[in-house]
Amino acid sequence: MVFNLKKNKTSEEIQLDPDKMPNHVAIIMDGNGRWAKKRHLPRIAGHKTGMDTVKTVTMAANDLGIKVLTLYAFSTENWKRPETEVNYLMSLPGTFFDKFVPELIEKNVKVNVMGYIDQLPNETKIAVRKAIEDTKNNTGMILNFALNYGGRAEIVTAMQEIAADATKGKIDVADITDKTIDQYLMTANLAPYNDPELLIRTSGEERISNFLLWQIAYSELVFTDTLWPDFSEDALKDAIFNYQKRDRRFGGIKE
Ligand code: V07
Repeated sequence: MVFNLKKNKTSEEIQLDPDKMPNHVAIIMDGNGRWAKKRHLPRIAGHKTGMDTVKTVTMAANDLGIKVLTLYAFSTENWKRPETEVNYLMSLPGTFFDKFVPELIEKNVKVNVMGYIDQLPNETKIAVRKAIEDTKNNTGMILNFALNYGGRAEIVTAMQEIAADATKGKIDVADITDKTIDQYLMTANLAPYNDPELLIRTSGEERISNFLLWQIAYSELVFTDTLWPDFSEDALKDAIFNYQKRDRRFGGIKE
C-alpha cells in the first residue's frame, strides 16, 4: 500500500478503503469568524458561507456512504455572543430549510436535531420541525444537527431521567449499564450508530468544547487547520484517509 503524504491531495490522489469507512462522522465547524476577519467581512458573512459548506459536506458524506453526519451548529454557550450574531445564527435553520431541504429530500437524507430545542426562538423551532417533518420518511444518511446542545447538560438530563425512572420503579438501579446511558442520551435515536468513529474539528483548535462527551470515548480525533468555510469534499476525504491510516496501523499491531 502506497500512502501519499503530500499536503493538498486532489480527489484522485485520496484513495479511501470502502471497507473501512466510518459509519458516523461528527464535526465541530469552527473558524467561520476567522474566515470572515481575514476578508475584512462581518462574522455573519463567515456563518453564511459556512452554511453553504454544510451542504457541500453533506452531499460528499452521503456519496461516501456515511450513515450519520453530526454537525455542531450551536452550543449552549453560544448565547453569550453578541445579540445580532445570535439572531443571525437563529435565522440559519430557516434559510437552510428554504435553500437546501428540497435537495436533501431528493438525495434521501434525513434531518435530525439534538439539543434543547424548546429554548429556541419560535421561528427557529418551526424551521427545525419542518426540516425534520419533511425528511422523516427518508431512509438514507442522517444529517444530525447539534443545536443548543452541550455535552455535560445532555449527561445531566439523562441522569435526571434515569433517576426519575428508577424512583418510579421503571428501571432497577442494579440494571443500569452503559447501554442504559446510551438509551437516555440525545443520540439514542441514531442507534446502532450512536457513537462517531471519527470526530473532526476545523480551524486549528484542539479541544472538545463540550461537544459529544460520552459518545467520543473511542473516537479517532482529527484536527485540521482548514477554516470551516474552506472545508470541502477533499478535506473530508483527507480526514477519513487520516482515520483509515490510524485504523490500519492498529489492525497491523493486533495481527
Ligand atoms: C448554522 C452554519 C454552519 C457553520 C457553523 C455555524 C453557523 C445549518 C443549521 C441548521 C440547524 C438545524 C436545522 C437545519 C439547519 C444551522 C445554526 C448555525 C444555528 F434543522 N447551519 N447552521 N444552525 N451555521
